[in-house]
Formats: sequence, C-alpha cells, structure tokens
Amino acid sequence: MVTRTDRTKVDYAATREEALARIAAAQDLDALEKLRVEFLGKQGSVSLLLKTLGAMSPEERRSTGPQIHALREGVSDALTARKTALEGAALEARLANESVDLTLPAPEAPRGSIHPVSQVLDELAEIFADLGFAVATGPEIEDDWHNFTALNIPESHPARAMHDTFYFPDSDTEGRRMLLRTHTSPVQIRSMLEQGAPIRIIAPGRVYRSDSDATHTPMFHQVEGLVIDKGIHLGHLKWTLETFLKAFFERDDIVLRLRPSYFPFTEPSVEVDVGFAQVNGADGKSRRVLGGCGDAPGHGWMELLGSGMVNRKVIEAGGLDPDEWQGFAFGIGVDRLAMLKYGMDDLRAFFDGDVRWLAHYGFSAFDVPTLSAGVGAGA
Ligand code: 2NL
Repeated sequence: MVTRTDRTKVDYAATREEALARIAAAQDLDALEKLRVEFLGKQGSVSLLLKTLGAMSPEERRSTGPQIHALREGVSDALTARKTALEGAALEARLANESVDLTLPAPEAPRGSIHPVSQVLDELAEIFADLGFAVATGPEIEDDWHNFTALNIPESHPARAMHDTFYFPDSDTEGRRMLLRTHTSPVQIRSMLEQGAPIRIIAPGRVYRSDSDATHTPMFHQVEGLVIDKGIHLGHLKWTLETFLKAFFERDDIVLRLRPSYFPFTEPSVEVDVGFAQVNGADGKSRRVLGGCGDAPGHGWMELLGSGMVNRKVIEAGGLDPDEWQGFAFGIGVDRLAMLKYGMDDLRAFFDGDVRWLAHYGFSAFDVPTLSAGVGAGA
C-alpha cells in the first residue's frame, strides 16, 4: 500500500519491473484479469499512485509525474500484450484439438414437393408434346373481345353476367372491358391471329369465375386444346382425346362416349364421357375406377370434358377462312383431372396452402413425367 507519507521512498522503476515480470508470468486470462484489477482497478496500486499526484507540490509533481505515468503506461501495455498472446495461444490450442469429421452424414434438410396441379400440368405438356402439340400461354387479365366476342359469346350471353365474371372497373384504350379470363380460349384466339394456320396447341393455365362452394373455387386451372388444319373432322378429335386419356390414366381400356351438346364456340359440340367400373375396395367403400365400357354390368359413364368442331365464326374471328381451315377444340378442368388420377376428394384443399396437405399429396421434384418411364408420379 502506498500512502501519502511514504511516496518519496517509492522506487518506481523497481515497481514497474516487478509488475511486468508478474504480468509476463500470468498463465491464463483469469490470472491476467486479477493482475489488471490489482494494478489498474479503482483501488489498484498504480491507480493509487496516480492519485498521490494531486497532493504534491508543483516541483515534486514535475519530477515524479512522468515516472508514475510511465509506470501506468508500461503496466497497461504489458497487460494488453500478454492478453493478445494468451488469446492467441488459446485459439491455437482449440484449433489443435478440434476437428470436423467430413465423413459424417449431413443433417436432413427439409424438402419441398411438387403441387399435384403442377404435376398434372407437366404430365399434360409431356403427353401432348408427343402428339405434336406446343404449349401456348397468354395473359390472365384479358379484354371482353378475346374472352367472349371472338368466341361467339354475344353481349347478352349469361356467361358474361357480373356474378360469373370478375370485371375491372376500367376499359382498355380501345374501349374493351377488362376482366380476369374465364377460360383459356383467348390464348387460342391470340395464337390464330398471331401465327395463323395450321395450329396444334394446348393452352393450360389459371382461369377465374365468381363461384365458391365445395366443388368450385374462384380460381381454378383449365387446359384447352386447339387443332386447326385442312380436312379436320370429329374422328381426329375422338382419336386425340382417346390417346391422351389412355396415356394420362395409364390404362389401355379407356372407352369414350360422345354425346351431342352445345357450346357457342363449337359446332357441332360434344360432351365426352369416360367409362368406369364401380369397384368395392378392401375398406368396404365403393370406388370408381376409370376403364371399360360404361354400358357394361357394374359400369357407368362419367362426364369428363367438353369439345367440338371449332365454330366457323370463331375461325373467322381468328383471322382465318373457315372454307379453307377447319379444326377441333376441347376444354378440361386440370384440378378435376388431378383429383381423379391421384384420389384427392376436396378441391378447396388444393389452394389452402397447407404444407401438411402438400407433404401428403405432393410429388417428388425428381419424379419428372416422361413417356418412357410413365407420366404418372412414382410409376
Ligand atoms: C368445358 C368445355 C370447351 C372449347 C372449350 C374452344 C376454344 C376455341 C375455339 C373453340 Cl379458341 N373452342 N374451346 C371448346 C369446347 C369445349 O370447354 O366444359 N370445359 C371444362
């Protein structure tokens, strides 16, 4: 302890030597911290020496001051240097002892899955590509000419009613009302106008109708097909749909029934039914399995899609001469196809965005549909 009375006897150089020796001998950071407190802490010996300066005469302070400050400086520098050295040594020791085993298996990362609708859209593109169809896309925000007028749906048609169609408040620069497309048909109209004939396309995508219950969502997916060429007839339509459905459902015994129907954009129009068997499952529940003639015992017909020969007025709206070019078209609900093929019963769950549903029904990103390996996932 340095007091006011014995300060003249203090040998600052010896004090410094002793302090530096003890700092250099500190074996770890804890010991070093104790020394810092002992010398430079509030009650530290060097701190107390500094305080004695206040009580000195000016002459004494002039001669002693530099020695005390040099002492404090030297101790402080030594503490810092030793701290750096000890920390370096600690790091070296850790690096020498620790190791990473690169041969251990990596932790399992969460893996996403492909939505059933995306899976089916991929399957459709794959199957129709093999039949020579290109995939065409277009805007989801359309005008009423491309969505309705060009498709022979007049102003007064109920499909145009407010409760079915989502309209925007404004019209475009040509005075056409803007809307969310109610089907993908406008894509085909645009293809006719832009690329002319012949045409073989499918137009898959989102469509919108103001409808919401257990079997309808305001947004759903549709795929439409369009073929325009010379001498196209209903036989081409039936063969194409039969070939497509056999590939999609991976069954050779798919049987179709064409029923007369009405759509403004086709003439004649046909509703296409597919035969199914009523099968009793192991769980006692009765299921419908597609395949076989719907008129056979234990069988029935299921309505699957709409189609027909493209109406002359629609071919004209597409900028083509209907005496030169004919064609067929069809439209199917993609969500419905997914439900049928993969056994999902609630349409609304498709668009809830619940990852638990997706974990259950989703498909592996590595299960890419190909005709050679089977278009169905996990086939
Ligand atoms: C259905 C019916 C259909 C079409 C869509 C179409 C498109 C053009 C010209 C002529 Cl550009 N037709 N599309 C034709 C018949 C039926 O869909 O019930 N879909 C779920």
